[in-house]
Amino acid sequence: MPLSLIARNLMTTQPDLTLYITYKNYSSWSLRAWLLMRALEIPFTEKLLEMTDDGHVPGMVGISPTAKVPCLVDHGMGGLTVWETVAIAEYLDELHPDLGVWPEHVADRATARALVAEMHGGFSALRGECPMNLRRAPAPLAVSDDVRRDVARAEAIFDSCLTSTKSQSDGLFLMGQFSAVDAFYAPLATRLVTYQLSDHPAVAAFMAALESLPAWQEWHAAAMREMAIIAADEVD
Ligand SMILES: N[C@@H](CCC(=O)N[C@@H](CS)C(=O)NCC(=O)O)C(=O)O
Repeated sequence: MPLSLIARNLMTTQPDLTLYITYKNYSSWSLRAWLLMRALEIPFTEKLLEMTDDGHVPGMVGISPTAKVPCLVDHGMGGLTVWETVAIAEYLDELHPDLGVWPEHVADRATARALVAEMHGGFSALRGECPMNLRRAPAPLAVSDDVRRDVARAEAIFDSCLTSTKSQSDGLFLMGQFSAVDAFYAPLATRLVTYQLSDHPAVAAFMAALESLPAWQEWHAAAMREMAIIAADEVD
């Protein structure tokens, strides 16, 4: 651990973190960072800002250089701002190397990082055509061939992770114990359910693992209570 972090941790038992997010029903990137922190029991202050109909979060102007969420601010590091969800995960791992942001074994860590990078840069058809919308009653949606290809790739990932015995220690999650890779794939799994895009048992197994997490239950319940409607994310 860098000396500055050791010194800070000696002075305060916990870093003073604020996580900026937007609507829990719709914001898949907010979900990833929030779920990772809550499931790993990393203390933080949540600030949920409004999203406009055109998908912007005006309150983030001046807080994050991209004006996007999630954005993590570490007041214990002079207001250090960390934007981009992958960078947030890496920073949390630096702050708490013992909490399992990444899997314990080097091969699993490599796979987890590859899957997270694939999530971050890929699945554009599925993400574009099928917005995360936790309140939408599950019902099928006519989707493009590109979405079908994304679904097949997602199924292959869930299948290989959840049925592989050599790379998994005990646990229900993609790399055994919950880690960043589960947080990154959670919104994608909800889309498969919401739009009835897959009946693959590995998808159901991943959703069951997710639903067993108190952190997921907390996020989901809050999403159900939200009243805001983003018309662009309501697709039938
Ligand atoms: N690459 C970013 C994506 C973040 C992102 O697109 N967040 C959306 C909410 S889910 C957002 O803030 N949109 C506001 C905007 O585009 O102005 C990350 O990994 O954090």
